[in-house]
Amino acid sequence: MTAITDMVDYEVNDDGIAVLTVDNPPVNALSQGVRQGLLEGMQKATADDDVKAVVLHCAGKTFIAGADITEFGKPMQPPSLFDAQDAIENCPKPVVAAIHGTALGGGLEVAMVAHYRVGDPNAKYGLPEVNLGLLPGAGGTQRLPRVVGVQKALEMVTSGKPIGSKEALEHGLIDKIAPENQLLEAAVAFAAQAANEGWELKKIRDRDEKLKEAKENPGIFDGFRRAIARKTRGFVAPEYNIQCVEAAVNKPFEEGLKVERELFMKCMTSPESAAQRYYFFAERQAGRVPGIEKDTPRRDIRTVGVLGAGTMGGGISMNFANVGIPVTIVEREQAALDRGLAVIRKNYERTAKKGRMSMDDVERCMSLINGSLDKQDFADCDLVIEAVFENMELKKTIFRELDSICKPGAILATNTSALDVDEIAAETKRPEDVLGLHFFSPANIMRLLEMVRAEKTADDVLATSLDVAKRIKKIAVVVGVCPGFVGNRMLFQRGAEANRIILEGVTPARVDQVIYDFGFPMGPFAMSDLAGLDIGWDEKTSSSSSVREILCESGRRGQKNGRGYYVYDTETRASSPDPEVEQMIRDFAAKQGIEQRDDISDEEILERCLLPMVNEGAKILDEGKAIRSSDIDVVWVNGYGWPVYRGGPMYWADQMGTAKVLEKVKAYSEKLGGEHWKPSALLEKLAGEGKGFAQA
Ligand code: 3H9
Repeated sequence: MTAITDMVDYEVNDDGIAVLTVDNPPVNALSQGVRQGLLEGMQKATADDDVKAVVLHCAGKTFIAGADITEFGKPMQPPSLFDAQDAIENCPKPVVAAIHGTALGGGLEVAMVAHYRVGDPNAKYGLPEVNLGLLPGAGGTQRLPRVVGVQKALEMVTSGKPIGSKEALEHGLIDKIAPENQLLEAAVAFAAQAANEGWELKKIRDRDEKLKEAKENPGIFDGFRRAIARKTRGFVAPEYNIQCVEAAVNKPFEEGLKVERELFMKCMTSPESAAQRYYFFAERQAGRVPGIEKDTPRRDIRTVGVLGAGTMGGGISMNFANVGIPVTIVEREQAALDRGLAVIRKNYERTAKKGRMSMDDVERCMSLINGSLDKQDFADCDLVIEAVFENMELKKTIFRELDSICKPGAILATNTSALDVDEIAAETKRPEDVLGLHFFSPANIMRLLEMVRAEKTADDVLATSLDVAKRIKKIAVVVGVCPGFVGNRMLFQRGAEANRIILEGVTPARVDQVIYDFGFPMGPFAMSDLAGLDIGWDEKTSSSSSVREILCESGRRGQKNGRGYYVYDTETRASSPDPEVEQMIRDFAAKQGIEQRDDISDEEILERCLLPMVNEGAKILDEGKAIRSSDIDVVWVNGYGWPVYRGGPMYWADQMGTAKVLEKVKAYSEKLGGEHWKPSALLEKLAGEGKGFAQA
């Protein structure tokens, strides 16, 4: 074996098949050394008369997973990926890509310049650039539709979702599926056969039979745009991806490449892509907790208990059943347990109906969920998650019980969304085994998990919980104990200010529209209606002290009874503003002596909703309740619908500049007063030092 560069090895076997092996852990990204190795390796194989064919292969767990994202934004070091691709595509001997793991982005684009592709049965193929606010910039948008057809290519480039080997073979993206664990042997044999039998050196760029249908039906593009419009609102990259595929259909290959190049650069320099690339690393960083290392001991989690079969308990249980971990759900009464289990089954069956799981899978998952009315059944569980409603006294009683029932070493978790986990843990004789696992609703779908590290939570409990989160495919963010933790604590501030704005004369619908236009799926009032206005409301103590109390007192419960801040169509659930509510708000404001203004701009609404969140985020960071500012962004993007193309609240603030943020916060503080407008000490410090939250 010869090293071409420190990232690419070269070896020729006795049959004259050269194997170029990329070895650039962790994901074999196309760093400079890989590009150079591919180029020089291909040149060497081309020049060597003893070489009959070439196999491109990768060491480690995956084929090339894309361009090296860490090189983006820096001057490109030659050779370019195009140079390496040209050497592959124009090689006068058959080149076969041997694909395992994930051939993504630039990786698939490299595979598509080979003359043939052989895939491992478990390999995945995709162009996920759109998730980074980009488009495939190495010919992917021009070659993919020529292989898989225009409709499929549009789906792949705008969703970023990869396909598996079976589908790739059906669409002609690969030529053969290798037997399990025999990829390299199969690819070498394939290459030898191609060389010995003098097969045609197929170049995808020369093919256009799969473009024909779209050529004859140009409406396909606008139809596709309409179909994905709701999902892609606010993003710029999906449209550019579509335009590239359009160019593949309407222009000669080289011209299409030029369009791709131009739009790639547009994406690359867009603020949306910068935010999405920042977010890619933020999400990966979130899993890292200082002091928790690979060698931190872990506990074995084989069985899980969930207390409460309501919406939260049911959703939480599904996460474990989905990955084969048996769950015991305990409820107080048979009727509630039956209801909970029926809802879980219905959810699974709905997924099966959509074709996302088989009925066998439904039964397999259901068989892992065991309902019970007896908490003693938690005795053998390795992890027990309490998911009853938010009441401190109730939770304390439950944790005393769990402490007496559960085996030593079991992890005891509360799903509280705001209560003091230290206080709950103190009820047990093993506070080191207690932590908060705050799932978001619907818990089987939402990816965020706020992992609340209480004062005494042991390192191995946290390390184990982080591993569990990975197993159930959640993005865990470790947070400290404080009211509402990171997400809800910041949400309270936005809510408080939004409520003040409506008392000054802006309608709830207008506040919601501004927040929606910023990129959130819905504004604060629509969200309250969806969650239910009566959550945490008590009829006995209600004293008309807020708009929400007044709405609840007048029988408005939100979407569930068709009346909240809005009125809802019983059939379509479409909302419309309600003049009666607007009058109620005005009456309440008058009672409070709050002056109505008609000069509140959309900009003021936006700033007043978002800046208190940033200020609170700064306080959270200053108090050490979040490890880093990007963790706060991960919470908001994953748990509350902050548009990922704006990076998250702390990233958004950093783009504005902490000095500017401080200036605005101070101005609002003087004008409006209130604790949430008092500038955080950290914000003042960073602004003074000319630093952003990312450098805090
Ligand atoms: C592109 O290709 C543009 C071209 O079209 C145009 C060129 C001209 N670069 O996710 P993980 C790191 S755009 C650098 O935890 P997994 C990652 O940060 C690219 N680093 O593992 C992490 O580092 P650390 C298109 C990368 O097994 C480590 O690898 N491709 C890259 O759960 C492990 O990552 C994509 O968008 C990269 N491209 O998942 C694919 N990728 O350990 C992006 C990963 O220090 N990548 N890292 O935190 C992925 O989707 C997943 O990483 C993958 C593995 C599925 C590959």
